[in-house]
Amino acid sequence: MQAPGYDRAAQAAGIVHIGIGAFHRAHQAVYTDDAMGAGDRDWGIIGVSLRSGVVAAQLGPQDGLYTVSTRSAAGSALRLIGSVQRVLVAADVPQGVVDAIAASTTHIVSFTVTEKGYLRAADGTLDLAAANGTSSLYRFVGAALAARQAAGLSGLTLLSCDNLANNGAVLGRLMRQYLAAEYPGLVDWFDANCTCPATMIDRIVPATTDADRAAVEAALGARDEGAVVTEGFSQWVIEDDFAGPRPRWEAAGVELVADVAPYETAKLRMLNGAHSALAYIGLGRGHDFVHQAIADPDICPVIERLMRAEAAPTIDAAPGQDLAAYASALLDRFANPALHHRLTQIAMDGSQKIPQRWLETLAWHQARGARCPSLEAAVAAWIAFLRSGQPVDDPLADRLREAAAGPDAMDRLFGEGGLIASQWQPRNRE
Ligand code: CS2
Repeated sequence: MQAPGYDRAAQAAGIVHIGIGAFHRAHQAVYTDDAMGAGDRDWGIIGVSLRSGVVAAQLGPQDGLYTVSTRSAAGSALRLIGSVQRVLVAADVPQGVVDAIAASTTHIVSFTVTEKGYLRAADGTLDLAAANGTSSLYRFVGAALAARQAAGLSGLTLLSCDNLANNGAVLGRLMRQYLAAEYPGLVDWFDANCTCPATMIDRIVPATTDADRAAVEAALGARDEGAVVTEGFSQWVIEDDFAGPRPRWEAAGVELVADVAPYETAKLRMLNGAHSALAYIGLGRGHDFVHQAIADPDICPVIERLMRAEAAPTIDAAPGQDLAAYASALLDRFANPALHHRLTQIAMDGSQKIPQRWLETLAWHQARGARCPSLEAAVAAWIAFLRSGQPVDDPLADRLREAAAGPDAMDRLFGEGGLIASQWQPRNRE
C-alpha cells in the first residue's frame, strides 16, 4: 500500500481547510500528500469542521491518518494519506480555529463547505445575520485576517473548492462584504494582500458507509474510521493567482491556468448538471444509485442529450478542451459499478445546485429561442420529487415543498421573485 513518503511529524501546517468532509480527504488532501511525497515541505493541513465533531472523532485517535480506496470494475486500490495533521471542531475551540488561520506558517485557507455554506441570500449577497452565526466561515476568517493585519503578517490565499460558478470571485465578494460590515478597516488590506483564485475540482466521492469501512478493514487488517472511497479519476484546475507560497501541486497533476471558467462551466453544466438530472429522474423511476440510473435505457439518452446537445453548446471551450470526449468520459464514470453513489446524496440541496447546473443552460437556449427537452424533463422530475413525499434535504425544504405542491409550481419556483432566482423564466418557455 502506498504510504506517505515524508516525515509527517516534521512538517509545519501551511494550509487550514474548512469543511473537512470526505470530498476534501479524497481530493485536495491527496494532491497535497503527493506534493509532499515529491519533496515539497511544510504543507500539512489543519482541518476544521464548522458543524459536526464526527470527522475529528474519527481522525483524532488515528493521528490524522486515513485511507483512500479507489474503486473501479477492475478492483480496488488502497492508499494511506498523511497530509492531514489534526481536525479542529469550531464549536469546541473557536479561538483555536482563528489562531490556526492567523499562524505565520499558514499561507492558504481552503474551503469545501458546500453551496449553502457560503450563506448567500436570495439576491446573491451575503446573508449577514447568518454570517455572524456560529458555523460561519466568515467569522473565523475575518477574525484571523484582523489578527494577521495587526501582527504585520502576510495575507492569505482563500481557495474555494466548492461547485459554485466563479467560486473564487464569489468567495472574494462575500468575504469583502463581511469585512465591510464587521472590520471596515480591513477591506483595503484584504484587497491588497489576499487573493481568491477560482478552482475546478472534480472527483466523485460517495459518502462512506459502514460496509465501506468493513471492506477497508478486511483489506487493511486494521480499522480505519476515517476511510474514504472514490473513483480513480481526479482533476483540479486552479487559477494561478496565489497571495503567497503554495504547494507544488503541479507535481501531482494539478493544472494551474490563467482562466478556469471553461473547465468550471463544463464541469458544472455537464457533470453536475447530468448528476442532478440523474438523481431526480432516477429516484422517480425507483433507482438508488447513479450506476443503476445511467444503465436505464429510458434515462441514458436523456442524460447524453443533456450533456452533448444542451450543455456543451453553451460552453466557450478552452483550446484543446474536447467537450465530446468529456461527455463520453462522464458516461463511463457514471457507469462505474464499484462506486455506490447514492442518488439521494446528489438530490440534496437542489435549491443551491440547480441554478448553476441547469438554469444557465436553459437561459442560454431560451435567449436563442430553443428548447431543452432533457433539462425540462429534469426540472419536471425535481418538482415531482418535491411533491413525492420523499425526504427533502435542502435549506429551503419547507418552502420548496409548498411552492411545488400547487398548479403554479413553475412560477413559484423559477418565475420572477420565485424561490430560485435566475435568468431563465418559465413563463417565456413557449
Ligand atoms: C455531485 C457532486 O453531490 C453532488 O451534487 O454532483 O458532488 C459530484 O460528485 C462532484 O462534483 C464530482 O466532482
